[in-house]
Amino acid sequence: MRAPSDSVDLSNLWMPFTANRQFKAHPRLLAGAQGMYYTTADGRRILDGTAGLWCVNAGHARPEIIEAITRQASHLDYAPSFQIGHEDSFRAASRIAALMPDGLDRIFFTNSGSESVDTALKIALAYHRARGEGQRTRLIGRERGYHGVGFGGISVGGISPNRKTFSGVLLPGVDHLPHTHAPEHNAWSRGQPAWGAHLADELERIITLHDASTIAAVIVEPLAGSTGVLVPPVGYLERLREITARHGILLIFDEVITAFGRLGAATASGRFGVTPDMITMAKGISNAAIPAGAVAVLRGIHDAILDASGSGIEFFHGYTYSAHPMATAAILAAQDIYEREGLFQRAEALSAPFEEAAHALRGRRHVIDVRNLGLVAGVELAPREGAPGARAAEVFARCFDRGVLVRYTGDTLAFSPPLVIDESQIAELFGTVAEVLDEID
Ligand code: PXG
Ligand code: PLP
Repeated sequence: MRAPSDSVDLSNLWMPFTANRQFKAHPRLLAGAQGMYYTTADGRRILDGTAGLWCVNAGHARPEIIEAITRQASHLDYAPSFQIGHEDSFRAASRIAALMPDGLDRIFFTNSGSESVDTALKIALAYHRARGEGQRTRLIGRERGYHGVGFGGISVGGISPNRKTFSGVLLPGVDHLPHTHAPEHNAWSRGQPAWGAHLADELERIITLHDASTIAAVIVEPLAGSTGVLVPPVGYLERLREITARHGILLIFDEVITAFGRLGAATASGRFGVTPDMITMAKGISNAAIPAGAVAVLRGIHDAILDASGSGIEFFHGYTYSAHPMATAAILAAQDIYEREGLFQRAEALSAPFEEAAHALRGRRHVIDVRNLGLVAGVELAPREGAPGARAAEVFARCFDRGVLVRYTGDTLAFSPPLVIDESQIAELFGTVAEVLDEID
């Protein structure tokens, strides 16, 4: 790709989760976005196979969202979020509540998935304390889990490179369930793998070790995205629900990626028919046009915290930008589009051709597993000898040069296109990957 114009100095920006030195030697710059496509700084069109970072579910630059944000900016640019409200914040909360499973109708706004996770973990602790069980402080996450980058999120998270630098100061008393990836048992699964529900029983072992009376909450991604697309085995989430309920432990589903249509339903909870006590979300909530996130909380949890407090502030937590007017405008406009265009149903309808196209990569060179659900697919490649991740990185780079954006983590390619993708674009997405796989070592 052509170097950026001379007027752009790349040195000051410290880029997140990026190989900064490598990037700045070979920058990859986007300049525009419309519908299913990005435009690069040198004017090439790139098919967005990842909805940005799993977040632009309705496609890019939707005029209704732009208009809503613009209108809000000129009417109410900012409203303090503590002790003062604005109407759209309540409308947005009602709108989100209506999409959640029954009972999860109390909504706390944040600006990102990381903040949503930290908020949910704090609500869990506050809830137990409010009920006189303040000794329930232990949090259980899962290996390979991604829950953002706050100290709470990396503590319950299970991605080693995100944790190791900070290992001395992670939250105390955290334990982890085993992850569910076992290619010898569940490779090439279409939809939920049949094998693996018993891995949820590890929770019983952890509970026996620590005693249920010390455990506040279990947090998992219902479908793990970041780590390389791990679809929950049939019966697994149900078992986590049954065990946590039996022991008075809260269950948090981190739906930052899965909420708002990714799996062909408003939430993964709805898709799987398993209702947790809290759902964390972000990304697609606003179609990513403005940063936004939220936690949906079971009404009884909210009520317990309010009832236990005196007459003042009930929960000492919140963000300057909770329910920012621009964010609530974007949320309302994005939700209008999802509903009017039936995008969650569209994702469900497209999931069969999407699955076919993903699994057509089976048998291609380097491919050792394909797994998928809804409009998410992971294609795992055999790692190069002594260079883990290098093969997937090369596929990513070559696809980008050919005008297709995919993501990779380790040696797994991840696909999560906007829900407005059509069948010919699905064919182009996986077809480009197939060609690239044929030409690389
Ligand atoms: N929880 C989950 C399940 C996520 O997927 C977060 C929390 C954190 O959200 P924020 O908004 O703080 O980034 C996420 C974010 C990737 C990738 O490459 C995934 C995420 C973010 C960026 C890249 O898979 N997930
Ligand atoms: N740091 C300082 C010094 C602050 O005053 C604030 C908020 O008032 C924060 C951090 C937190 O910022 P935010 O509310 O945007 O998360």
